[in-house]
Amino acid sequence: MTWVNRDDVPHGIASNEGVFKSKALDTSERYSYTFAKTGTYSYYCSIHPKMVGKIVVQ
Ligand SMILES: [Cu+2]
Repeated sequence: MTWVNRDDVPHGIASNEGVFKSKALDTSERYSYTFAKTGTYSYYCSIHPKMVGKIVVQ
């Protein structure tokens, strides 16, 4: 999985369970993580914690 920050302010990717965590990503910066196991992985923005997402690995 690769996330790309397409916003004009920094954002970060942080797993709720601490499985993965990026540094703060500036505009156009990327963060990649390879999921080794199936499951549902919730995450939030480390800079704006109300921004949340979920990855389902099947
Ligand atoms: Cu953010």
